[in-house]
Formats: sequence, structure tokens, C-alpha cells
Amino acid sequence: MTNTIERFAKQTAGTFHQTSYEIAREHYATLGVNTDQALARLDKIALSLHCWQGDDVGGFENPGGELTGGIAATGNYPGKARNAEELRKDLDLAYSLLPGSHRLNLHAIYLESDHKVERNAIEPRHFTAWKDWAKAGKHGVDFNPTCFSHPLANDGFTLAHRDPSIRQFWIEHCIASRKIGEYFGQELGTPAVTNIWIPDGYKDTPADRGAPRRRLLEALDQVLAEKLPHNLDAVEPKLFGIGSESYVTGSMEFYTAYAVSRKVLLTLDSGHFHPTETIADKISALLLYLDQMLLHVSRGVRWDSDHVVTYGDDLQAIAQELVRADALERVHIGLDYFDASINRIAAWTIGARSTLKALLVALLEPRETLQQMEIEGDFSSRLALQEELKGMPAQAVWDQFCQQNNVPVGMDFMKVIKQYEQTELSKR
Ligand code: RNT
Ligand code: ZN
Repeated sequence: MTNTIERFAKQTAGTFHQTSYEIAREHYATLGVNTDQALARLDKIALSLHCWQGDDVGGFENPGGELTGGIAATGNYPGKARNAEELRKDLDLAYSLLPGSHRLNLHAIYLESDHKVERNAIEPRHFTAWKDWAKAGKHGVDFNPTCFSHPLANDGFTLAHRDPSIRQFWIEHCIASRKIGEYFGQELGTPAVTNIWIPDGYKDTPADRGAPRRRLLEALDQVLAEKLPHNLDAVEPKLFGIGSESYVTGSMEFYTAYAVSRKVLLTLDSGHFHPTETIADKISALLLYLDQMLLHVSRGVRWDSDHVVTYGDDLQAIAQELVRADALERVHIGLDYFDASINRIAAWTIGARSTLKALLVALLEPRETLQQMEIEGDFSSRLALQEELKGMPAQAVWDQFCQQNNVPVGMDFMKVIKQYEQTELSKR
């Protein structure tokens, strides 16, 4: 396998010529699209890379502990990060293969401490190494309380638990997490988005759907009571999880109304809806009522399976909506998937590069022309142009973006990853 990629990379190395970009630029110019402007805009977009792809959502609080909460990473590809140092090293490699400057999305269980720290007692000092690393690499950091993989989450409820003491524990954990978000926001000079996702729900038909929702509402109000200027709060709805197929307390309707009434961010995870339901069309509607949003870009295959994001229709539609709705300033873009069956650094890199490419293609749309056709009622031309655009030389513009950012062009990034596999991952 390694030989194939080495041979392939050798053959393709340097096949990108500046002239390809120049031709593409001219081609786009005939449609009134300025490719240089699109690249300049793309350069400003920071994706939030999810730390949990690097170790199958394990974290370092309880090494070897079970992943619970109705989510699952399948596969046993060798070389996963076993500690924070290894994870940061792997992340450094992934970032070096991405054009542009990007953020890190950290979960509470990735804390560093030489003794066990209860989740409701986590503090910024458990994250100083992450802060130093982020500062050095100029990464903004986003944060998440971890309301799963814990004995007090074992019966399937956390913030909506009927037992007040268990509920209190998770309220305290979420408050502590927000303070860590605030710490990162302040230290790094860019606000952290702290996203609350809880697994709470029932496997089978509940007798009372309302009571847990009321408890969740009251718990969230307690969690969010204190204003933290460098922290942005987000809440993430879900339709179902493994073991919560019939009822999830934090549903789309629950959190949409919550986010609108409490003026917090709503998180849309592309895997959290009915299998054929996509999130692109939700963005422009919700942005009429919300100041900002968070996306968890993921890929469900038949269920919320968290496959690596690929350059498909769903991803393109999300990117188009962000650009067409002029929403890039208001929507934070995070990735959320965990595939343990392939090289984990490749998983990050492939998903992030595809997301950036989708954003680029959206930025290369002759938006005003298409909208003008629509205004004039010329839907035939709108359709014709939409189809024409699919064959435009976007790949040459993407290659140019990689080249001008000094990151590998084309498949060359896989060669770097394969090398790292030999020198680093194979030793783990
Ligand atoms: C679970 C949610 C949530 C998690 C992460 C690990 O379905 O998507 O965002 O994936 O918190
Ligand atoms: Zn998510």
C-alpha cells in the first residue's frame, strides 16, 4: 500500500502548473467571478478541527475507558494518540497539511493532570499545555463539556436526570467547562464556542416526554446564568442515538426555541436528523432569529455514523448556503466525525480539505448573476448556469490555494502522512 502511494505521489509531484490556475482564472472571469478574491476570502475561514478524531473520542481522563452516550467509533487502525502530547503532534501534522489557519475543538476529557480530577472540578489549569500549544500555533480553541463516558451518565441521563444530585453534578461540569472556554477565549484573543451536547433520552417510548425537558430547561438556565464575555455558548440538538432511539430530550424543537429565547448559539450537526434530512436549508431560516450558529459538519451513512466528511452534495449545499446567505461571519464551522478504520490524521486532513474545497467552490459562484436571473424569473438560465458551473476548473483554483499556502498540492499530503505512519505511528 505504502509503495503505491509513494509511486503515485512521485508521478504526480509537480504536475500542477501555474498556467492551470491562470487558465482557470480567465475562465471564471468570463462569468464575472474573481478567483483571487475568492481565495482571499477563503483564507480567512477557520475550521474548528475536532480533537476527538485523533483518539476515537477516548480522552485522557480515564485511559481505556468505554465510549458511551450512544455514539461509536468503529475500526482499529493502529497508531492512535495515547496522550495529549501525541495528540498535539498528530494535530500539528494535520494542520501543516491544511491551507489557512485553523482552530481546535477540545473536549473536557482531554484535560491533563497527574491525578484524577472529577468532571465538576476541572479548571483552566488542567488545560495550560493546550493553551500554550494553541498560542504557539496561533489556533483559536473551542470547548465542550463531556456529558458521556462517565458512571454518572450510565443510565442515559445527565442534565435532565431525575436525581437532583446527579443533575447538579452535570450542571457544575458544564459551568466549569464554560469557564475553561472563557479562559481560552481570553488567553488566545478569540472567543471560544463552548458547545453543550448531552445524550439524554430513552431507548423505548417514554411515558413522560415533558418532565425531562423541563428539567433540562432549568438546568441549562443555571449553567448559562453567568455572563462570560470571551465565551460563546452553543446547544446541540439530536434526533436519536444508539440506545435513545425513541426519545431524545434535547431535540431540535427544544433547542431551537431555547437558543432563540436565551440568545445562545444553536448547533446543527449534519448527522443529527432523519437520514434524508439535510441541514443546508435550515441555515438561512435560523439566521433570521439567531445571531450566530455552530455547525458540526459530519457525514451520516444510514445513521449518525460520523463518517469522514467528503465532497458530496450535502457538503456543497452547506457551503453554498453559508456563502449565499452571507453567513460566514456568523456561522462557526466545526468538524465532527470519528473514524477509527483509517489513518486518523488522514481522516482529519481529508475531511477538512474537502470542507475548504466546498467553501471555495461556493465562493466561486457568480452569485449576483444567478440571483439576477432569479429576480427576472429566468429559471431556465438559472438552471443552465448552475449546471455549467459544475464543470468549471475549480480544482486548479484549489491547487493554487494549497500552493500559495505552502501545503501539499493534490495527493502529496498522503505521502507525508504515510511517512509519519512509518516514523511515528508504527511505534505506538
Ligand atoms: C454526538 C454529538 C457531539 C459529539 C461530540 C464528541 O452525537 O454530535 O457533538 O460528536 O461531542
Ligand atoms: Zn456533533
